[in-house]
Amino acid sequence: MSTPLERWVDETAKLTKPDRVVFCDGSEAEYQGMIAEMLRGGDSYALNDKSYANCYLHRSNANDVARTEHLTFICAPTKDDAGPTNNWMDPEAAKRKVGALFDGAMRKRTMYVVPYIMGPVKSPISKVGVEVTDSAYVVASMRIMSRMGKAAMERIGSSSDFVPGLHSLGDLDPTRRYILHFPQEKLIWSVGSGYGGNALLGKKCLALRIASVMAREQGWMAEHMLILGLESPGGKVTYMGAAFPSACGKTNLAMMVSALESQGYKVWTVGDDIAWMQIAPDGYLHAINPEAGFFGVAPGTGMKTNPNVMGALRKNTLFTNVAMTPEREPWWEGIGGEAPTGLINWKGEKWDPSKGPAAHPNSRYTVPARQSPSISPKWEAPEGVPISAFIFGGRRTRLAPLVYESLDWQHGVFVGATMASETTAAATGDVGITRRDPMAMLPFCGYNMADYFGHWLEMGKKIPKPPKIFHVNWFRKGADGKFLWPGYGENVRVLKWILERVEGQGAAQETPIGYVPAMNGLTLDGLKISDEVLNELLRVNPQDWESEIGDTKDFFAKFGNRLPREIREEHEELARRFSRVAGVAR
Ligand code: SAT
Ligand code: MN
Repeated sequence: MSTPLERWVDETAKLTKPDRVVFCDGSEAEYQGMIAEMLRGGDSYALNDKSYANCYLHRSNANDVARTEHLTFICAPTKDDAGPTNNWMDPEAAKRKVGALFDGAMRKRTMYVVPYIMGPVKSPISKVGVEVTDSAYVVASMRIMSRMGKAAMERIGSSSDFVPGLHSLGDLDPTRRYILHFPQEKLIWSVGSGYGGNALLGKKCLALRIASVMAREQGWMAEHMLILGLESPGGKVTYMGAAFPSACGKTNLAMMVSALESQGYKVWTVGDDIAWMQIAPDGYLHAINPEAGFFGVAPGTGMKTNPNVMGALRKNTLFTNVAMTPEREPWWEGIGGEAPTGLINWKGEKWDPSKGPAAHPNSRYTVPARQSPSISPKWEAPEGVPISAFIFGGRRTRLAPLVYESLDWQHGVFVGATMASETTAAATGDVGITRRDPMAMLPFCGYNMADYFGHWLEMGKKIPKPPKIFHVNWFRKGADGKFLWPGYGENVRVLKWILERVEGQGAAQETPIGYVPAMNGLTLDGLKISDEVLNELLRVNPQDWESEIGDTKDFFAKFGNRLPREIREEHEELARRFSRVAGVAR
């Protein structure tokens, strides 16, 4: 008798017609085999084994360097189930259309069967997936990013309790590239891309799009959040989850070397991208990091911005689309120092500075999480860590103050729902355009976002000790176009205020958008910042907010009657609070 896994693998092999099928066990020998296969393929290179032991550079196809949101679909029964912020395809039509692309797609190739666990091996919050792929790079990456192989196989046994994901490089033609999610079946199909979130199916496809659907069905939360622990002088650690869009500094924040370390404030990393959270017997929402590695943006990463990761990257790391020095070391803009001569750019050509950056702006490192010196002793705790604060944030040149606290859970959900950020190179498309990105889940919510807001509101009623909800903006600029806040390790000053607010302290002033630190509320010793700049950082400008309120109204209108009443009411209430302030001023 065959198992559900064997049956699915057989079915898949019949469709894709590989030369051979290999079940992966996750061993080191197998990993080295994948690397050898990549090196033979001609798109991967061994890096300097003295300074970067067991590290490799992979170059993806130049047309395949970021997630492609316009080619990503939620194949729910109706368009309305996917909602106005997702692309939708009818499930049957999708299977027909994209099934044709899978037909024979693995001819002359090996089909790797990759069983993997998202989350600590023994955690009840973890989930199992199986990715079938014809890419050795994907297998090697999955081994870093998940608990892959034997442990997953054991957990599946003869059950059907796994999320199947079918992946093929296809012919890498963007006109034949599709990333499909079938939320009813809990199935993933991806063809035509070998890059990051398009191809490592455990990450955005399973851990966010499919998991968000499961979370709603089962009463938990799957969020695009880093998880960090802030240790305070007594040694107590308070955990926070923070949602920022891709390439807005989640990894750097999660791995920060605190500027207040000498005062006893230290940051511990639990996760840098995704949080799965369940209500625990202690009344807190407990979070696990479903991933085992970091798939971080390389450019801008250096000793100043993220020394912890710079140390971690020195071994067992896969680099994708970075540049390479003549010493065969990886290089990217922002790594520190001058560009060495003889640099080879991310496409494998001699670098010509007049023709753009040496490393692709969305080039990445894939590194085991345990290699970070900042990794929390609790990062694999099966029961997860209790979350005391949620932090929402994005890139906002204007508008949002450095930090503010929402008035209560419902208002906090509204704050998350009204998040917006300037777009980055993490997805193909224009960069620097402000777009609404609720809870940083716009590209990752597997169902109608109006229902997702509803799920957040429901969770608030069920969590006995809900996290307090905050919003931060490290990216506010002054009239001179310069960032007002130094960011990076100094962000701990903001985390400290958040911690104090969680503990019922921290000086604050009430504004129409929530509580903003009082002028003396933040710990600023050792930092050179003028009162003028601080004022500007914390300012709530009614004119800017007026246009913001108009913008969010248009955005919410997309959801029609499906938008929860509470969100509409919060919106009206915010407008009223601003008009009251204006009334007082007049
Ligand atoms: O390419 S990924 O989707 O994995 C990274 C990101 O955009 O956050
Ligand atoms: Mn992300």
